[in-house]
Amino acid sequence: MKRSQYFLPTLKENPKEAEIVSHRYMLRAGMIKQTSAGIYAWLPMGLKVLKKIEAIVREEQNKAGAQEVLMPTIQPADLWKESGRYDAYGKEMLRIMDRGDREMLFGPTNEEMITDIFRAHVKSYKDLPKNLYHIQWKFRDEVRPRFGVMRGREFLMKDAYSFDLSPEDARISYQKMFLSYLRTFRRLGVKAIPMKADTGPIGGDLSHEFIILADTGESEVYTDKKWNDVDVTAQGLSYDDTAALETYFTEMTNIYAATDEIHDAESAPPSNELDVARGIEVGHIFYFGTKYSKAMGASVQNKDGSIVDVEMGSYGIGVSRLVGAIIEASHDDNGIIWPVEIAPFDAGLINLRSGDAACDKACEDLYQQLQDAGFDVLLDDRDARAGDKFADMDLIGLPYQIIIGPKGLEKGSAEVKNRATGETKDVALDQIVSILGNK
Ligand code: 5CA
Repeated sequence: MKRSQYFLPTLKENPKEAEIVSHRYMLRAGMIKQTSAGIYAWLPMGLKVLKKIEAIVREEQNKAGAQEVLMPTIQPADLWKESGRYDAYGKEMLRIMDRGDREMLFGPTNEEMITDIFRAHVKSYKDLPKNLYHIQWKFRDEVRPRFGVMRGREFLMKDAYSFDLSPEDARISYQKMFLSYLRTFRRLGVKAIPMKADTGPIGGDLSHEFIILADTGESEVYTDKKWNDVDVTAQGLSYDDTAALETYFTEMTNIYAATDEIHDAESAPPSNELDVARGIEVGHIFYFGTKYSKAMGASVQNKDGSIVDVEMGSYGIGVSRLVGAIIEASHDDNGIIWPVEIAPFDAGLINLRSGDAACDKACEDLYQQLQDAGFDVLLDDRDARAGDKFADMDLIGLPYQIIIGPKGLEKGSAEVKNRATGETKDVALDQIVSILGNK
């Protein structure tokens, strides 16, 4: 992509309304535009990051055996009256009347709708277990939407729903999601720690929040120092090996991690083995048994002919919140530092002297070469000051910057800067592709 043609409206000044760094940088890097309180349009570069996060979440859900569906954003109120949550949900729910005066709503979550889909089609124990998920926009009329996409009113969530015959099977479904979440967050380049949680309005008795550590996090968290070393992704562990899964789950949940509300100084490790930090919730999983299946009549016939209500769990990831949360966890004073897997481009190419025939040609050639090698590159070919190009490139946080100017070209080289470490080196033009690694 050439910067001269790209819709990337970067800002030099800090927008007044942005209280935290991710919100500031997302606005300044031209990733989002607010359209109403807590509601955002995603501009090309923001959308690219959102889609990359979504793709990793999807891949890891599929690996764990969940199947993708897509439910609508607009739901009939009747389903929520069946579960009893229509009144319970209160003002957070956006209620809509259609032209026939039917009560509708913009879904804040999908337990009711998925239970309705399930009960229409699944009647036998033979069809279990099932785990269905979708990645869809939600609406919650939060009292105080703030911090940009971190607490929006409209936000993108991945929500999965598991159906099992027995509590023991449901526990296995829960453990699969638990492992897949830790693998997902690792691939996204961040460290999320699972913490025992309250179930709130979703209901149920087994629940974990997944929390990324960042200074601006909303909640205080207490974590055993062991979290710094343990291999949370359990490389090599197969989702089919349920015995190993149970061992892994027990091991992980025995390492202390708690939010302020749950923290209990007596069961926590001594202070020299404990980290106190702040965190952002990026995922939340629940096992709630038959809460919805009983209320809505989602039952199956068991082997012995008896009818049993199915055991359910639900599993959420805040996909749009993750964009902000990852920036909170990975930035410096000059801008964002994207983890490689979700960076909007692999590298930025800066032409220090646009209009100079040799610089223009060297940039065009390298731009072509990098693309041929499979790299997605942003070429800053604008007729702008070098200082502005550097500042913009640091702000948008691509993993590598390749700087081409007249001095380097005399030696046949360019300067390559690693955004995360700040390290720079002169690299011969024909070596640049290999420096960036394999695609
Ligand atoms: N039905 C369950 C699980 S599918 C559920 O709704 N869980 S939740 O309420 O915890 O939301 C799941 C995730 O969505 C949260 O962990 C958080 O990362 C994200 N989320 C929740 N509310 C918002 C919001 N207002 N803005 C952005 N992300 C949000």
